[in-house]
Amino acid sequence: MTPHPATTTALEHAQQAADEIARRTGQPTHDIAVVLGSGWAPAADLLGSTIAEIPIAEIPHFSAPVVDGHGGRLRSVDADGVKVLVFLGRTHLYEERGVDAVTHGMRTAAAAGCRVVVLTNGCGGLDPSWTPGTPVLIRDHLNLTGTSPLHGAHFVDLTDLYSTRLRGICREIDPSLPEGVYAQFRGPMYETPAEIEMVRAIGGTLVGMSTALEAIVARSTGMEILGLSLVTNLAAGMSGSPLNHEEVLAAGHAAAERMGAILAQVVRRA
Ligand code: 8IG
Repeated sequence: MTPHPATTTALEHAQQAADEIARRTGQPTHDIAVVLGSGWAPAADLLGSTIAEIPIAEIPHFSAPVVDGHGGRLRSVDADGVKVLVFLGRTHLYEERGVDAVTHGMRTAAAAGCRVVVLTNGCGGLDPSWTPGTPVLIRDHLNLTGTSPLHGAHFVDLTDLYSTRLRGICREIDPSLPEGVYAQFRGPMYETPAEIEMVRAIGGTLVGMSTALEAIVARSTGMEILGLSLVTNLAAGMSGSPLNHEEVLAAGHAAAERMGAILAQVVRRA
């Protein structure tokens, strides 16, 4: 079946981006992509040695993200010979640039040669034992955005979307890592307490504004996916205090060491 024209365009844009990344980094290909979400930036420096760093807006069809603490840079890292393409920041659905902008990094990573992608995020947690700063392995997701990142009749299997193999490697590194089901909302508002009760009723344990749409496109390209959430706050209605962006950044700094150690080891063993 011929792809939808929008898919063809998105793949062409990704090839242009990958060509520019190869030119600017001097690395013809990369092995693993890592997307660092809210709170994860402090862990970036523990991955390996930086070969090149580029403002993401200088790569074709990317634009700088709008949120503070989301960086907007692309880094090529050598992790003991493993070439890692690190996205410091991402485009979110709530920026209203469309699903292709949200998932351009995934198609670009695949075009750059990556076979594995590590998607990280900061999120709310529904399990009260997950105090802010707890990393959680994503076992599965609920796409509650009301949209799809795929175009046309492009049927994609989503079983074992978040690789059992990669989760196993993470638990070897850090046996106490819990697992959760990530519910992606469109945002930018946080949930109401009633929406959190709905998520709980349908099996979700983590809530955020990223990752699921990216994972769908990553699967469509054939990449193997690891999802890592950093719980930065209890979900709405659970703590008695309102949610704010500052606690997100603080949780990231507090947990950077642990998250950095997990990332550094998993990219070497993936
Ligand atoms: I950090 O509680 C962070 N991102 N939807 N809900 C949603 N996104 C988030 C949350 C949260 N915390």
